[in-house]
Order: sequence, then C-alpha cells, then structure tokens
Amino acid sequence: MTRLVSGDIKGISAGLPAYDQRLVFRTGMGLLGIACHGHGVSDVSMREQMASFTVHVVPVTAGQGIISQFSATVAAILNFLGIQARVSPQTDNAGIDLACKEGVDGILMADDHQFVGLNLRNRKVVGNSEETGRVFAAALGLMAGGISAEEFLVVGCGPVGEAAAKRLMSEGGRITLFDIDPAASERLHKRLSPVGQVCIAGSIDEALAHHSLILDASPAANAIPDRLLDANMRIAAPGVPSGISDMGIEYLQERVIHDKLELGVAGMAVGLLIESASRE
Ligand code: 2YH
Repeated sequence: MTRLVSGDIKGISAGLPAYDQRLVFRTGMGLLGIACHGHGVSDVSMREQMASFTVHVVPVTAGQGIISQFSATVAAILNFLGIQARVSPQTDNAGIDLACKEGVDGILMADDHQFVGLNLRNRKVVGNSEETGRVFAAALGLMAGGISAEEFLVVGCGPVGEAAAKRLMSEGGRITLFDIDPAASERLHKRLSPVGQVCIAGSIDEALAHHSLILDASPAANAIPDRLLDANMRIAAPGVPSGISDMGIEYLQERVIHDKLELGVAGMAVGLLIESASRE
C-alpha cells in the first residue's frame, strides 16, 4: 500500500470546488453525488444527515508519523461535503479520548497501513481502501452511462480493486482482472467467482486491447502504458501513484478520473452515515 506524501496532498483543499466541477462535467455528479451513488443513497437525505454530524480528524504519529496537511486536507474534504469536521488538537490515543469526551459523532484517522472512519453513535467502521474502490467504480459506471452487462477491466487486485469489482458486479458488470502478480488475480478470481462472471487477463496488452472501461487500482506508475491508450477508453484511476502518466491523463482529458484522496474520503463520509439516509 502506498503511503501518501505531502506533495500528493498539496492543493487538494483549495482545489475542491474546481475538482467538484470537473467531476460534474465528467460524470454528471459532484463529489457528494458520486459518493452517494456508490452507496445507493439519495444525496438530498445525506446532506441533511451530514449537517448535524461532527467529526474529529485525529493525526497519528505511529510508524512514519504525521504527514504535513494530511489531517487538515481530510477535514477540508469533509467540510466541503457539509460535515462539521476539524483536526483534533490531540494526536493518537489522546485524540480518541478527547473526541469521546467532547461527544463528537465520528473520527477519521490513518496510520501507514489503514485509514479508517468510526461512527461513534453506532460503532460503524469504514475503510478508505474499500470506499475508494466502491466510489471510483460508481464514477466509472457514470462515465460509461451504466454498468449492467458492460465489460470492465480491473487492474490491480488488492483491496481497492476488490471493492471496485464487487461494486461493478453488484450492478451486473462483467469483470476481467489483471494484476502484475498472477497469484493476486487468481486469489481475487476465486473470491469473486461465486458472485458473477469474472475472467483473468494474461497480459496488460491483451487486457487493454479488449476493454475500453478500465478501473486502475494498481499502486504502480505506468500500469496503463501510454502506447496502449485508445481514444474510446474511459478510466477511473484511484491508484497512487497513478498508473496513467501525465501525458496519458492529458490525452484522455474528460474520460479519466484520478485523485489521491477526495473521492475515497467522500465515500468514507457517506459510508459512516448510510444507516440514517434514504435509498436512491
Ligand atoms: O497514506 C496512508 C496509508 N497509505 C493509508 C491509506 C489507505 N488507503 N496513511 C496516511 C498516514 C497519515 C499520518 N499518520 C497522519 O498525518 O496522521
């Protein structure tokens, strides 16, 4: 799993309104709309829930320690969605202690391996990897004009790729998996086969030659080589670093969605509140 660095986060907070607009242009929905769509809930009802939900983002010093602006950026994304979030003045266990004593409704916190959200009202826990996969899959479905009976290529068979594949399959999408490690695609294939139709591609060249709807969840630069890009492709790319080069992103223009934090945090926020929202 890739650990974010401060360069990945720079500019996210200030860029939220513009990013939201770009998402609307690409999918017909903004950050909140896509996250709600990923969970199958109405954004109107979710907006109401969010307005009365308070969150502390607790910085974590364990492992490689605090990433400058990480917690502030997570809080900015939550605020943009309408949640009352702030960075806790305390780190680690003291931050959890303070959140409980102050009676806040939720906590978001990340160490080097896991980024979790906790709803302190009902003990619901959400994970960033699962939410990222789910919400990018929903965004790809919107770019594709629907998921049912469409063929999707999922590149990268870790937790993000798995969650994305499950979300696509839940609406009748047909999945081909590719991972640089064949054992990883085999393992995921075994887990997904009872759910629906899943194939494994032997090479990225073969996989990209036969697919135009791609979910790139691989944590590797150049996982989708420029030479294999096609003008008909639509790609949702939550992997960090992005598997598509800057030149590839430029080439695909409005047919690519890539971010390092925004959609995943939006998915976590909706996931935390989903029990109290009405369905789409
Ligand atoms: O970037 C990460 C991990 N890769 C988890 C992401 C899961 N998709 N963690 C961020 C660490 C933040 C740091 N501990 C802080 O500033 O609190």
